Formats: sequence, C-alpha cells, structure tokens
Amino acid sequence: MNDLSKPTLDEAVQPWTPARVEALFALPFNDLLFQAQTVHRKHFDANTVQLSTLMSIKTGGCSEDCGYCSQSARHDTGLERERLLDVAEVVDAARAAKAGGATRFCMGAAWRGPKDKDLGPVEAMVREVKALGLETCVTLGMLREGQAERLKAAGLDYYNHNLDTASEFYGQVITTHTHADRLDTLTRVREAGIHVCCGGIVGMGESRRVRAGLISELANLDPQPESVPVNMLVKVPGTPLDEQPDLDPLEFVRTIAAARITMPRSHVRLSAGRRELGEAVQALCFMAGANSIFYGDKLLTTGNPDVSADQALFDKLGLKPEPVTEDGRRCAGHG
Ligand code: SAM
Ligand code: DTB
Ligand code: SF4
Repeated sequence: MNDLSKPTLDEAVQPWTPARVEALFALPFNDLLFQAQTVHRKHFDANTVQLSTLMSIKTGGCSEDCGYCSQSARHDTGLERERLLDVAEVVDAARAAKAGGATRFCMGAAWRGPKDKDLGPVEAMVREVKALGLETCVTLGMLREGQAERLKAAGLDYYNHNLDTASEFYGQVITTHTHADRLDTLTRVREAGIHVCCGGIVGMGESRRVRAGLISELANLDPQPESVPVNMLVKVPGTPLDEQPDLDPLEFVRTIAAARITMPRSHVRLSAGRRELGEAVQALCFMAGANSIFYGDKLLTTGNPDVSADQALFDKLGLKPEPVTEDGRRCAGHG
C-alpha cells in the first residue's frame, strides 16, 4: 500500500497540472485529509492559526461586474456607495484589531484599480497601520505601473488579488476584466517585492475540474503565493449568483486540502463563508490544512463569525493564534 506520508520524488518535481490536482480531489476523503495533514505538519505547527482582520475602506459603486460581488454598481444589492474612509478612522480600527489579537490588517477597496489621487491616502493608511506593529495588506483591484512600488515604499507587506476561478470559467463570472489582467497585477506586486495573497472562490456553479484548475493555476505561480484565501461563495441578494445551489461543504474541505498539499509552505486561509459552514466543517478545514482566518465580526460587506464565537471554537479545538516574531517574521512557514 502507498505510504501517503512520503511524497515520491516525482510528486516533488512534477508540476501540479489540473489533472493531478483533480486526482487529489478524487482520493477517498480520509486519504486526502491524511495527506494534507501530513504535509501541513511538515511545515507548520498544526495548532496555530494566523489571524487577519479585514476592513472595507471604500465600499460599493465598483465599475466591475463580478457576479458574486455585493459592491458592483451593476448589481442592485441595496448597498450604499461610500467614499474612501479617513485615515484616522482606519487607523483606529487597526488599533482595535491589534488589541483583539489580529496580526495582519487587510484594507479592501471596491475599485477596478486605484486612481493615482487615491493612492496617497492609502499609502498613509499603510504607513500608519504598519507603525502600530501590524502586518499590512491591501486589496485595491488592478495596479498600473509604479503603483505597487509606491505601496511597497509605504510599508505594504501583502497585496491581495485573487484569480477567483480557473481561466476557462472566468468569463462566465466576470466580463469587465480578464484573467490575464489579474496575472499582470500579480506580476507587478511580485516585482515590487510585496508578498502575494492570491486565492479564489468556490460554490459559483463551477465543476470540480474548474476547482482543480484554480488550485493548479495558484500552485503554478512562481513563487507560490505566500497566502491563499479560499472563499466559499456568500450569496448576496441582488447578485447574479444569489440563487446558486449550495456547494457540498465536504467539497469545500477537499479544496482546502488540495491547496495545502500543492502549496505546502503557504498560509491557506479559510476565508468567506465561515458563518454558513458552521463549526464542524471549519474544524475539518483546519484538519485539511487551513491555518489562517479573517477574524472580526465583519468581512467587507457581509457577516463573519463573532469574535466570541471564534474564541470559543479555538478553545474547543485547542487552536492558538499564530505569533509574529519581533522582526515581523513568522515562526513557521513563510507566509
Ligand atoms: N476590488 C478588489 C478586487 O476585486 O480585487 C478588491 C476587493 S474584492 C471584494 C476581494 C475578493 O473578495 C474577490 O476577489 C473575491 O475573491 C472575494 N469576494 C467578494 N465577494 C465575495 C462573495 N460574495 N463571496 C465570497 N468571496 C467574495
Ligand atoms: C478574500 O479572498 N476574501 C476577502 C478578502 N480577500 C478581501 C473578501 C471576502 C468578501 C466577502 C463578501 C463581502 O463581505 O462583501
Ligand atoms: Fe469590484 Fe472587486 Fe467587487 Fe469585482 S470583486 S465588483 S472588482 S469590488
């Protein structure tokens, strides 16, 4: 019988093609989770979870037509369009996030991409949040030449920009920009020396082949993203995807496991959808190698488990928040 704890040399050198990732998805559930857990324990303390707090710094009115998104101006979701928040308000929220135990503060803006005039206030937010001793992350859409370098100079640690879904399915969800546009921004972020946070969404009506394709595309980014958010679609009334049938939660767990096995040194974030998944499925996700969450009562525009519920879950599972060492580097892994 195969010893699943010992990846063969072939596995170490072969690229993660969609077919190879699909073969992971097709494993018996226990074998898949065992393999994921084995890989996880090689690179991380299996009982620590990195905590990021998310804040929407510019909500709604986005020009893009992403089919899942509450913030697209093209979908009638009843969301009020807001202006970019003041720097002081964002820094206050970051201070509270740090006091609550988060180590990274992620600021999201509903933009196709930032205008140069918007970048100044965002640079100030990054600078001041960083000065609090938090890791900084922003997600602002597509970047143009020079913008990533400005963010890096302000002290940005991570840029979140998701592939969202495999290239063959992308056009069924988003038509106002392309999968190739997303890759261009990821290249700019990498070249500026910023850590890459890149993942996707499942539960949008895609096939297993598409989910495997997404994981394959992420795993073949070179270098691999330091942080990989895996989102379960949150069905927002008024969006084109609001009536999607639920994805089987065990298929979501399989997606997490496939991300862990193919990206062994990355932090895999159990992202949107935790409230809907419930405690037992979240526990399976941690077992499958998820080691990061969004921590705080709100995501961008939708709900997240209350902090008290997360603390209770961590107690039940014996999980601890992942510390950051004094020089800002993590104790385990590289993400
Ligand atoms: N406008 C920027 C962009 O698109 O890159 C940043 C914000 S956008 C809201 C960040 C990511 O959140 C999306 O790429 C998507 O993966 C995720 N997301 C947005 N709405 C979601 C939903 N309803 N359910 C699950 N994930 C969602
Ligand atoms: C990511 O992958 N998930 C986060 C973050 N990156 C920016 C956003 C989730 C949004 C969920 C829907 C909402 O709250 O609007
Ligand atoms: Fe705009 Fe980002 Fe939402 Fe797409 S996902 S509509 S780009 S805010």
